Amino acid sequence: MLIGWALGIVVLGLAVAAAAGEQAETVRTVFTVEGMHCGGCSAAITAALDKVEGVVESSADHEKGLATAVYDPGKAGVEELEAAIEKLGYTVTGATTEAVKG
Ligand SMILES: [Cu+2]
Repeated sequence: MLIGWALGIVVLGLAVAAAAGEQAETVRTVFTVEGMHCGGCSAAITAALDKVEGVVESSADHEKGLATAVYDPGKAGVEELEAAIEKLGYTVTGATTEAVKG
């Protein structure tokens, strides 16, 4: 009984450590996108980014010509996200990636 309880604590500790590790690995990429004209364009881009596995958050600003994705780099990559945007007919002219601090 006591051993089971102690094991439970260890398992819980590992789960917390794993969750913290995942959080530290999240990155944010900001894409410069040509061809966005209105809110419909930015909505289409965020919808496409959200469909990519590993993406946890996305946003787009058609006035600034920027699209942002926050994702797990172990599941998604810049090229994949860029392809999702270009598939819609827009042109990605740049991408800057930085780590997201949990
Ligand atoms: Cu539009």
